[in-house]
Amino acid sequence: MDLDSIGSEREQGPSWARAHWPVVELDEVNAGLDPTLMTIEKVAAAAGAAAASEGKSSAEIGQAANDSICAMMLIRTYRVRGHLAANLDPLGLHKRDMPEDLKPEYHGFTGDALDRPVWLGGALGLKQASVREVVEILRRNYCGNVGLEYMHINDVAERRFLQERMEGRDAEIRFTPEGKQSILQKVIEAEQWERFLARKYVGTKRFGLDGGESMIPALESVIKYGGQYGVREIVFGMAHRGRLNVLANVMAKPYRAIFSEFAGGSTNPEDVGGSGDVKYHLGTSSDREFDGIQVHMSLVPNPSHLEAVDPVVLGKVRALQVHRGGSEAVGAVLPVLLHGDAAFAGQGIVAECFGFSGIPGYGTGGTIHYVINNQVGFTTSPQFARSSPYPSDIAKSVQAPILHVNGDDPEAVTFACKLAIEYRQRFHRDIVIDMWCYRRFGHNEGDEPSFTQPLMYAEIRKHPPVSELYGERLRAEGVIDPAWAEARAGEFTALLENEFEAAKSYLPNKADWFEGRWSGLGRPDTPETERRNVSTSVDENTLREVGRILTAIPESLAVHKTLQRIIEAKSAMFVSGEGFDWATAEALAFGTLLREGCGVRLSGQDSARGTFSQRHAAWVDQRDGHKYIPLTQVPGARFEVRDSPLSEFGVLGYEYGYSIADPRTLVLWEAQFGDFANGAQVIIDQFIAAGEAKWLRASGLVMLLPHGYEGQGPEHSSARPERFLQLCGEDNMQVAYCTTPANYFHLLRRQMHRDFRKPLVIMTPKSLLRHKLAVSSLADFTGDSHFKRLLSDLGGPADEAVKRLVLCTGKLAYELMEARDKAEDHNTSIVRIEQLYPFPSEPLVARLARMASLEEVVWAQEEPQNQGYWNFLDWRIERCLAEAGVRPKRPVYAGRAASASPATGLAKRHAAEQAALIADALGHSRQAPAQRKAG
Ligand SMILES: Cc1ncc(C[n+]2csc(CCOP(=O)(O)OP(=O)(O)O)c2C)c(N)n1
Repeated sequence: MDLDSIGSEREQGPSWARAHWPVVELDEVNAGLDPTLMTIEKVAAAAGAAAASEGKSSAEIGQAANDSICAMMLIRTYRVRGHLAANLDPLGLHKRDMPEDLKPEYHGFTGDALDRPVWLGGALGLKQASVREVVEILRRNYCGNVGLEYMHINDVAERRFLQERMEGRDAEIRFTPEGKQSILQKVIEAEQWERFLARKYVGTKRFGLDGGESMIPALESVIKYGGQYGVREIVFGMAHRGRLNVLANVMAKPYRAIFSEFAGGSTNPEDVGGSGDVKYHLGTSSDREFDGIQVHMSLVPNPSHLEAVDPVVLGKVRALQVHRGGSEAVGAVLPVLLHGDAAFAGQGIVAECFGFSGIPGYGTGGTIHYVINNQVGFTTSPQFARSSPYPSDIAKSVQAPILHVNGDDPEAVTFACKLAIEYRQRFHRDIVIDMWCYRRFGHNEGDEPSFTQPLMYAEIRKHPPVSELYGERLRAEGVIDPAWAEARAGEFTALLENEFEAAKSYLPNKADWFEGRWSGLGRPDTPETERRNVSTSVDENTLREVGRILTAIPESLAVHKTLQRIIEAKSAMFVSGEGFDWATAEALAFGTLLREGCGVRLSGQDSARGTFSQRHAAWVDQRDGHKYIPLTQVPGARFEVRDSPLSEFGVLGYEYGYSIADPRTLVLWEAQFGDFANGAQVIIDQFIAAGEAKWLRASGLVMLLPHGYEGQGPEHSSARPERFLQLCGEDNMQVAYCTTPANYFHLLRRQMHRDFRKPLVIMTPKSLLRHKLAVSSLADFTGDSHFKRLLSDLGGPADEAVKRLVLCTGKLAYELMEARDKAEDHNTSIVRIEQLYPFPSEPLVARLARMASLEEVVWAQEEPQNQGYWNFLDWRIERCLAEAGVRPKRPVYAGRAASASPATGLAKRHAAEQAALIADALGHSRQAPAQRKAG
């Protein structure tokens, strides 16, 4: 399957109906294959005809017709509700009565009726059978150690596929003796691994898998069978529980490497300047081979924040699929997410990620979700952790099938995984395995569980380990001899002892973070304070060529008449070489990068048109609604602009994931308004700001955050720049607020042209999008033009004449200049800080040093004093003043008073505040109301 097929039916036009799941047509073919889909009349007629052909009386024919109809109801009921009677809880604490409608009496079969042959017409693979036998088969199929929920799926082909795997007289979970032995072997290794760690590192947290060991052979089967079905790469995301086990026994991370990390030694972040992370958050990658097929696997590092890694995994998978391209791309790269039951049910990001699964630009052809359902979250029992019957119910929102399975039966769990990978590879949709198990110890090994779960833990203490139960079963089946399991456990422990010794002299390999697609990139070799510009200008012909693409309307396209005018205005910019606005500069940055072979992926709510109707990256035909995306016309372009689902947490995580997998694509996430980014705070704090330091994973992600005080009220004014600045340290990311289209152009291009990647947060304009002064000319993109961290005044005094220097950033600069000019003030200069972090102290000092007449330096901002830039810049500016040796020793603050809310909702008050802070900044008023109030 190629990537463009995902959700392609939704791309076909504006039809509302097409944006929904297809209506199921119960056609003759389906009904013919499955009599439970037939009408009552048809079942009656077919059953009656069968009875008649056997020479039955008319009363018997009537009875046969009735029996068959009731049998069909019975079969359907098992398909829908059989899972309610499945044997899922290894502890037996979760008591579930057999639902009445799963009993034959409910459907009218009692006494002799149970043994009458009933026409089934191929249902359950049977022509006819007694109801007693039907029920016996259905209980085996649907109420054993696997319970399947799938009748909520619309697609008949999917349902039939699952039925074929689950149903029938002979349907049973079957493994060869060798297969059973290798399942047991993996269970033993999983168990011994935890025991070994417990013995060697007493009191150290490991968040063991104890009680859920069946997961290890089951994941093994995902890799093995995945390989057979075309999977070549698996990206795993998971939380703490069982992570060390997965690292060692699934990802094949060398045991000695893990021991060495336990010993506190050799996590390699320190070797290359990172700060490192605890071992149960670290990622790894490896190759494993089954039956001659090699599968590359990576486990994405994650923070403590449960489920936050999910969208990151999906974004990474998408990037890998795009990179592969072709018809095999989706099948070749598989996301696998492992979840805890409490987190899966509780964290909303899970729902956001399910939401991506069928959307063009975000779908990844199905994720395998594996819930380690140990029936407790830290100390909280399920009845307090969710309102839904199962932790997995959220998956029904996308009609994903759900396999509930008893974790004490490793064969059942492995079967569920085998089925899951086959389903994913065939239908390219999400599927869930909900493995019911238990947590043998506390939340971590030092945590006492009986304070809160005395009954559960009394049961757990009596409960034999999985290896013992399964070992006994295999002995009874004659698959292993009595000493087999003990011998395997002994061998494995001996191996671990050797590895433990080897760990003492283990030296980790060099960090792998700039390999593969990252080769040629590295960490910056200059301090953050330096200019670090690379050439980002383009020649005029190139610019004009991209301009032609941006202004050529295909004849076949009927564009909106206002858009036509916008495009004409754009053409005029290229004719005059003047007046290039923000949107055009951005499109030129994208277009020129595309020409140079970079990819560009822009994702955000309504990003194609742009929140402020400024971008128009997609032109929509006014007659049939089809889209035309001009930048895709750049030869060889890898350009995507995606209107994202209405999510911030999920989408930002997704784009971050994309960016860590593809440094050659400019990945941009745009917030509708900048403040909505706080819905994605976990991604910002845990991944974007700290990911490189913790996990040695660089990212060139760009965040576009519309920002600016324009009287729109508390929620549409501030992108909270202070939050980002507070996170800045150790050269971890960049924060910018540009005031000219050309500077924005160079900033975006610089992001791809430097030999290192750092996240870039840009406060983007709203009113500046159309401001008459916020324009650039052709020469600002060409020749020796480049990104400028500081921008000088427009028409201010020469440096030597400056008495008052007003430093600011963003759109306020234009308001200050306008007011200054209006007041005919010839001693005040307004200098814009275009890049806030890394702070451009060196050009600022150089500038200040030239201002021999300087008397006062002001920092002006529109944001309240406790917000914006003041707290970040105050001491930095002070240091620059000292270094430059100018008279003023401290900058003075001019701006709004400290405030709980970012902005007033009252237009008049906004205007008064804005006027006051501008007058204050320029020294045109003695009154500085904002400053007075700020304690
Ligand atoms: C977002 C978030 N909130 C709270 C926590 C603290 N916490 C860590 S583990 C845990 C319980 C998780 O339960 P479950 O998802 O069932 O996984 P289990 O530990 O049982 O395997 C909690 C509340 C966290 N890590 N992340």
